[in-house]
Amino acid sequence: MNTHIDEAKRILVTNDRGGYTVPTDRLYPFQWNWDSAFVAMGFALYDTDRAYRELERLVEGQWADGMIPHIVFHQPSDTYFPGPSVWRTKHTIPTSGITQPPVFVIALRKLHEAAGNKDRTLPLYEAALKWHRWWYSARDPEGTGLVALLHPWESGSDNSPAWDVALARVPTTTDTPVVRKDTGHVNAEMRPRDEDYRRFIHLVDTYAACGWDPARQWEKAPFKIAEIQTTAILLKAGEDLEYLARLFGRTEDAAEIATLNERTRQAILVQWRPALSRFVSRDLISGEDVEAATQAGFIPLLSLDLDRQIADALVDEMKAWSEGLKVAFPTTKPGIAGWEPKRYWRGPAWAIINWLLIDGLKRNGHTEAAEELRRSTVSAIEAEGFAEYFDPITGEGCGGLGFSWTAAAYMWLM
Ligand code: 9WN
Repeated sequence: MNTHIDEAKRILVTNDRGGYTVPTDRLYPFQWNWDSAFVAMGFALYDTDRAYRELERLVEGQWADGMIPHIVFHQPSDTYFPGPSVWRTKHTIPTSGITQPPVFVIALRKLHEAAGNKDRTLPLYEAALKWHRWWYSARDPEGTGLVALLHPWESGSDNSPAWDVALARVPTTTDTPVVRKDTGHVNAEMRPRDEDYRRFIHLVDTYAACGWDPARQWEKAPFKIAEIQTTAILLKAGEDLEYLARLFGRTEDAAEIATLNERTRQAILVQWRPALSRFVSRDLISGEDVEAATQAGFIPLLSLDLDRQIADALVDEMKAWSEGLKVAFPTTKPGIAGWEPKRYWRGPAWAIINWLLIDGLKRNGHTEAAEELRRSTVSAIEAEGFAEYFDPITGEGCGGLGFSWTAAAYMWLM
């Protein structure tokens, strides 16, 4: 019997707040979008009813225009900043005004395959379809095939070095006082800096002043990145959405999604940079490539059947980054300026990123590399517990503890 699995399940019970799961107590006291999708995949392994509830509760926060917000504030809590009064959105259940990577349909397909409950899958499929249409209309109005983020929080990799250049252009002035709560829960050295927070809140103020209207935000955005990780996740989700559309006999939907998927597939391939052995994002304000060496450049493995040469180059590069580390995969290339092995998305290894990479490596025939990364992730968790993330040099578990998506990832990877 694996006691770690029991512990993982206990964490999900502890973090249950009534059909939805908080990422961890106090530090993140609400429902987060992509966290819930990973958690739903964990539940799908042993409690499909609860997995459906997780996704159903997230969809309660969906906006009329199709966006599924990055946070749904089901109940009040004063242990997190910024709360609903900062976001000033108009949805009946308070929500944030931005989104997060669309892992949702990836989870929905897996759940449907496990449970086969068409009555429950169908409404979630409809919600997902609306959200995918929103991504393409609101975040790729010019039809390039790559979707853009207007806030670093939308990437889920908040303070990644990938944003350093673009974020430096965002003013540090805010209308809203910045009253951080996160540094009261975890060591400030492991978190984004105060300056980052001022810029994050400047962006929130700017978009709130646009009344959260997608077209006005697009026009006013001082931060606009056509982002490779989110786009790659959107494509994998798009494949799964197309699969469900066909399964349910929705041929028109299937054709529409297939066209979007194909455009995105081609657009991602254009972002391949052989000299870097990675894919890159594009800064839509400067028109330049985002060359910072982060995990995002490898995520297209998840959604493309790459030419052997490209897949091999990615894997060689991943091996070079991982050499000598206790825990792979680092979210920033070790040793470069900007690399900080304990500071959130500036170096640490995250179980959910590894999960995406492992699936991508398998898809592209690199089963050995996938197995190595799986073992690295599992041993880090078994040694240190279900931490939010891990210092890749020392293996130390960092950030919040009893973390839901780490628990889900462990179950999935076992
Ligand atoms: C802002 C909940 C979330 C994750 C993100 C992670 C962190 C929030 C924060 O926590 O972001 O969304 O306040 O730091 O970066 O990926 O979804 O676990």
